Amino acid sequence: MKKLIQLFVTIFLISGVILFALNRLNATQGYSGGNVLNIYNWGDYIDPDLIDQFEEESGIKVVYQTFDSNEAMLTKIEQGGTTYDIAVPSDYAIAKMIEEDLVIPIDKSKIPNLKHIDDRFLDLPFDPGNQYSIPYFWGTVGIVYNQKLLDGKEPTSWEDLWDPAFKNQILLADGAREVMGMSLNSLGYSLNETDEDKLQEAKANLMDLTPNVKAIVGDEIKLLLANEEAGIGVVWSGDANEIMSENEDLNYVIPSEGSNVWFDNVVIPKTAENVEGAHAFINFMLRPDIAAKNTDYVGYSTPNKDALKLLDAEVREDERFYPDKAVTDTLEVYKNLGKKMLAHYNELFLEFKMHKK
Ligand code: N2P
Repeated sequence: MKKLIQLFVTIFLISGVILFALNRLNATQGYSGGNVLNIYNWGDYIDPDLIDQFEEESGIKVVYQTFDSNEAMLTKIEQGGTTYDIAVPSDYAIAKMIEEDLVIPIDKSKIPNLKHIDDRFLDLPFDPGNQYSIPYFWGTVGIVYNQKLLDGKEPTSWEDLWDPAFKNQILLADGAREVMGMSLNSLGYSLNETDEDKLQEAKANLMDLTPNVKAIVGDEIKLLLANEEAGIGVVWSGDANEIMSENEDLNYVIPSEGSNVWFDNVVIPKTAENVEGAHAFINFMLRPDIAAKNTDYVGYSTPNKDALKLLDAEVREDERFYPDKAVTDTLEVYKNLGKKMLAHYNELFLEFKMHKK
C-alpha cells in the first residue's frame, strides 16, 4: 500500500513538473492561446505587482518581454514573426511605425482614463491626435555622476565628459540616437543633424571620447553605477532617479548645451491578437492610483496629471526630473529621420562601438 501511495505521489510530481515546463515554453515563445496579452516593453519599466494586479482584475494572462533600445525593438517588430499586443516605443520610433504601417489605431472609446493625461503630452507631432499611441512616461537624457568618485569635479555639460580627468569613468547607454545625440550636442549641433560632414565630425568626436568610456551597456548600467563601478553614466532620467534613491552620492544633470526630451507611448502593433485586452491594459495603466504606483516604482516622469497629485511633493517638485520651461526649451525631441538616415546613425554608432572594443 505504502509503495502504491509513493508511486502516485511520484507520478503527480512528475506531471506537475512537465506541465510547468510546457507552460514556460509557451510563455517564452509568445503563447497566444486563451486570453493572453503579449507585452513588449523596455526593461525595468513597470512595477511587476501591477502585472499581477491587472491579471487578477481582468482575468487576462500577461506574457512579458523586454528590450533596451528603440532600435532593437524596431528591428524585431519590423522583421515580423512576433505577436505583441502592446509595445512601448519612443516618439520618433512611433512616427516610424506609423509610417511603416506597423501599428493600429487606438479606439479611444475604450480608454476613458485618457482624461487623466495632461494636455501638454497629447497631440504631439510624432502622432497628431494620438491616433495610434497613448502616453506612458517621459523624460530626458542626461548625466548621472557620483560626487564621491570624481574628486570634486562635477560635470555640467556634455563637453565636460571629454575631460581627461574622467579617464575610464564613463558608462554609456547602448542607444544609437542617445550616443550620437550626445556627441552632436557637445559640438553645438542638433541631435537631429543629417549633414554628412557634421555626422562624421560627431563620430570622430566619439572616437576621442574612447579613453574615458569604460563600457557601453544596457539595463545593467543602473547596477554598475549604484555599485560605484564607474563615476559617470549617460542615462535616461528615470534610471538616474531610481539609483539616486539607493546611493546619495549620485546626482543627475541635464547638460547645459541641451539634450533630448523623449516621450514613450503605448501602441498596439498590427500583429496583435488580443486587441480588446490591449485596450483594457492601456486603460488600466492610466488609472491615477496605478500610474502613481508605477511612477514610484520606475522613477520616470509621469504624463498623468491626476497620478502626479498622488505623489510626494518632493518627487513632483524635483526639477531634475520635472524640469521647468527654461530647461525644456533647450531640449529637442528626436525626429523620425527616415529609414536610411536612421540606419546611418546605427552604422556610425556601431563603428564607434567596434573601435571601443
Ligand atoms: C527604461 C528605459 C526608459 C526608456 N529602463 C527611455 N525611452
